[in-house]
Amino acid sequence: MEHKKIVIPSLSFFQDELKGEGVVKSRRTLGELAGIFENQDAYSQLPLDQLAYEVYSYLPEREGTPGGLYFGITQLYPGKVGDEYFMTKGHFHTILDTGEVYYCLSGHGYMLLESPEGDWSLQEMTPGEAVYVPKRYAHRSINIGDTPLVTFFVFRGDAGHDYGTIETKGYRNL
Ligand code: PAN
Ligand code: ZN
Repeated sequence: MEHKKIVIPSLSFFQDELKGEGVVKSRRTLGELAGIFENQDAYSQLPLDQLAYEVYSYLPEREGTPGGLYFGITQLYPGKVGDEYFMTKGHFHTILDTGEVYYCLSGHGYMLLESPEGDWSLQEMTPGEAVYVPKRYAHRSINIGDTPLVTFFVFRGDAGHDYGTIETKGYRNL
């Protein structure tokens, strides 16, 4: 029987970016965050094409493949909409029983967690600290500093993302 040598890509974290073959970069502008900020007047005065965050993801398995891990880096830029700090859209995982690890590389912020039952927690994120997102909890990062909030994340690759629940119901307890 022939044994093939497997190819493990080399990946590097450099200057708050994840580099390497197979890394996918995505971005969200303020325009894509419609409805998450309280102050609609303040929101409407900001440019819709202003960058709010960028995500570098290494997705070694096809979406839905069991047993794999997805990981990467999010750079959430500093800024405010009225009195609210820039934040990520926030999501549950489609497979609700998915935990996720966040590790803060730089910046200062919070991770807002909420379960479908409405249990919630706000976890501070400072460089060197890790936040464990328990399974079943929606998660949203908030940058309260004046530099990018840079976090490493890892979660099961078949978890999927459910943005709709937060879009329609929001975070209910804050
Ligand atoms: C992260 C997030 C990333 C952007 O990779 O997807 O920080 O946040 P939104 O996905 O809420 O826009 C993660 O939690 N993945 O599961
Ligand atoms: Zn997640």
